[in-house]
Amino acid sequence: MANLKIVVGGHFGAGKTTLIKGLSQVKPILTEAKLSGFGEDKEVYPEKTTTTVGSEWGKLTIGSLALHLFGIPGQSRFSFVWDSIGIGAKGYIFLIDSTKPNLWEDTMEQIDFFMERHPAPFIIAANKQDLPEAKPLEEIKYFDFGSYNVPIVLISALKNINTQELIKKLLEEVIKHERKNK
Ligand SMILES: Nc1nc2c(ncn2[C@@H]2O[C@H](COP(=O)(O)OP(=O)(O)OP(=O)(O)O)[C@@H](O)[C@H]2O)c(=O)[nH]1
Ligand SMILES: [Mg+2]
Repeated sequence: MANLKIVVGGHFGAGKTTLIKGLSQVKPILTEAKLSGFGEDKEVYPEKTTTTVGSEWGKLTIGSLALHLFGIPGQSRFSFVWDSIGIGAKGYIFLIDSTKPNLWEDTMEQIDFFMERHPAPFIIAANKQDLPEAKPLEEIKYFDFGSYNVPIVLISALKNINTQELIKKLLEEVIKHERKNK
């Protein structure tokens, strides 16, 4: 069985934990803690009660391939663990909350961070597309996500919409990369 480390990144509240929970075929290891209720976190997500404070893990098997999904804590105050989570990454999924363009820049900063330290193929997952206020693909591309020239997949991690397609697209990118570097 071949093992593949995939890192799941994205800004605070983008849906990383929800995606790992939804995709994992084994009981995921989550590191969520109660939000303190202080600071700006509550302003962007008033309904959010927990946040990830360490690395998270879930696993799914596709044929003879085991995908190990490692989730990062989204808040930049925990960014000191990002570097170690990126070690050995063979691919990345970077999430955005499609309803909150004011947070998208944070995901872009993470992309820069990880590509500088542990470069590997990545794709963008535009999450929460089940919500009526979700921005369409054109707007997401226009925000500069289009400039990365990588697939942008519209998903709902909560409702498990298009998440299998997301994994398929990611694997395509990883395989393309491996072939190029042979
Ligand atoms: N409607 C909708 N809500 C979602 C979706 N994905 C996640 N959420 C909600 O968004 C909130 C944040 O989701 P999390 O999975 O905790 O996000 P996260 O990226 O892990 O957040 P941090 O670890 O704090 O950075 C939760 O209330 C989720 O239920 C989705 O696809 N649709
Ligand atoms: Mg989380």
